[in-house]
Amino acid sequence: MSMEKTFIVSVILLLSSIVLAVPTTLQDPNVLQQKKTSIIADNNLPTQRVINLGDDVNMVLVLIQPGEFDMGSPESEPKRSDDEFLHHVKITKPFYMGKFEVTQAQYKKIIEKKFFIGCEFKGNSRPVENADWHQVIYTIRALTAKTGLHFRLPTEAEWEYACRAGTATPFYTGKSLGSETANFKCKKQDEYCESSSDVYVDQTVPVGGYSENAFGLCDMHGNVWEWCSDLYDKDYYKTAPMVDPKGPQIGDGRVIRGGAWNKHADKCRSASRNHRSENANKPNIGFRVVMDAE
Ligand SMILES: [Ca+2]
Repeated sequence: MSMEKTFIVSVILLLSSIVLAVPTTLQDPNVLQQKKTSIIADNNLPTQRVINLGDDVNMVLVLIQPGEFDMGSPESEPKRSDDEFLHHVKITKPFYMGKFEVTQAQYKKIIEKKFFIGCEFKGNSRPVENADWHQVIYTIRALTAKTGLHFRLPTEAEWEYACRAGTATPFYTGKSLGSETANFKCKKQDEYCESSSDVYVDQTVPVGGYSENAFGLCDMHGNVWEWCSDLYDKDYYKTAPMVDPKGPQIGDGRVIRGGAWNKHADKCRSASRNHRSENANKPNIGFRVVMDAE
């Protein structure tokens, strides 16, 4: 080999080693998405599970593959809060997540009639609301007992990972949210809202009325807030484990995510964190289940 060819080969090898040495924390979301997609081939899990709760009432769950992402928001994101500390997180295990918020039809199949809670906005296809965190945990345990499958609430990190679905923008729809893409309080002067007028329905709507995200999940922005399993601590992610964080040992109530029908767009952002007392039962808080895949 000539000296010239040897030099060219050496340069190529050097450049290759530099590319391979780039740490994941410096990768952009598109690369993370590609990496996640490559993991899908590592298992043969069905991409969707449909659980029959009886009388043709089904619960659809979509497979969320493990991966890495940047949780939180950059300081340049308008209307962010200090608790959205930007940090890298690795989700190591696949899981199934409800494609939709849990509906009232599903709830009636899971819970004995004497334990029914009263929802503010009644309708079989509408999400359950008015259930406090303890009632939600009770319902999920009943669902586990009924099906023999292990259901639980998502951790806050799993929720944001699933909501982002590979995106790094304020919403999985991009830099803004429109009344055609989610149920929230869309105000014309809101910098995040794609509307020339105030457009909102001021109540819950049947689940699945808007486009799903890249993971196949609906209504992660708006409709009802969604309870997570984590206790809330505004500073938790400054020192939290990077791998599968599960929330602090003590905190101020439980985490809720995703905004709701009566909230402005900034509260619906993928990174926006909020919390309520475990005893809070509100017509704008519901939940979505997770089922362990392994
Ligand atoms: Ca929601």
